[in-house]
Amino acid sequence: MEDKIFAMRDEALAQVAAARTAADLEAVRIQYLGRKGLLPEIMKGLRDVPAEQRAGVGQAANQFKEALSEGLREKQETLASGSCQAAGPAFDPTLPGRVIPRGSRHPVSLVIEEAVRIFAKLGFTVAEGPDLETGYRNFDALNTPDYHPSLSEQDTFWIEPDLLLRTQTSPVQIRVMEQTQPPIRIITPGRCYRRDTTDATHSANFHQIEGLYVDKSVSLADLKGTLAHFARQMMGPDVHVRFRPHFFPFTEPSVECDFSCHVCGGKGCRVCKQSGWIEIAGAGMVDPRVFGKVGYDAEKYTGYAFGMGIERIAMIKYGIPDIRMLYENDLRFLGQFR
Ligand code: 2NL
Repeated sequence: MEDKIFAMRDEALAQVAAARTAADLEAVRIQYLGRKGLLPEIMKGLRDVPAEQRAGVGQAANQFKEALSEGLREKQETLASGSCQAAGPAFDPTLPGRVIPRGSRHPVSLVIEEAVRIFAKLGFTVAEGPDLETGYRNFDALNTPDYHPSLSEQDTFWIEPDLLLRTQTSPVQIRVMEQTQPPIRIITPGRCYRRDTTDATHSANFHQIEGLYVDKSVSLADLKGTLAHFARQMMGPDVHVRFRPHFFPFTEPSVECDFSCHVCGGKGCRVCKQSGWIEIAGAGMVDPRVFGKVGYDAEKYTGYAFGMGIERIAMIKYGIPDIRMLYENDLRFLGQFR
């Protein structure tokens, strides 16, 4: 009799283990523990068991009941916790996961962040200023005379008689010099505005990074070394750099700085218009007249300054053929930069 009860218990526990849903489990419970189930049956039959066997059989039946109740409770928890095996077809672990769309950084931001990183290692800090500037800080303080063509309504967005959208980020550097004595080592990334007609390489709204280093005995050699270092860090170790004489009202002497074309490696291609070189930056030694405007002693200090277009760098670094692609906000394009 007791052996039969234990066999029944093992069978019941096997059914519990095989149950895949709460309904399966409930069927097992009813079959054994329900009002007309097998266990109540055994209990009822207990009075017909010979007296000397009754205690043993009763114990076996109780043990069966406890083991089954415990088994049912455990299995119920497993099913409720959603274990994938137990939940059966409700969850298919072989299905591909849902793609969570991730944003990406804009190439202009990538170039700014990289430039900030490179110059930070050389001791430069970032300075920022407003997009709306006075004519004084954007032009006069930079030794750019009133008759200079860049002031004309064709080239500058004038907002009020003495308020304009900055055409370069140099006015930020003027602000810093007005408030700080040398030594100064800053870069100024930011938005600039010019009344250019948009084409593949021009945008009325673009970004610039300017740099300014003022101290005792800063030289043109320092400028060249710094820009060459920047070029290698930004474009890779194989880039070549050259400097050509130029003119800017705010630097003397002035240079333009070209990087060898990264697309053809300097052999000549469409991107560099067969020259092998791409113009990246304008630069020079800060004109003593600019120092005079901000109250620096031009006898005591020298400095270099440079300015470069960020879109231009992004285009050659990533092989972007048209500047307008940077502003169309086409996610198929923007998503390629990480
Ligand atoms: C260019 C030329 C340049 C500067 C910017 C500068 C700023 C101060 C004083 C003197 Cl406060 N110079 N900035 C100097 C040379 C060139 O930018 O072609 N940019 C795209």
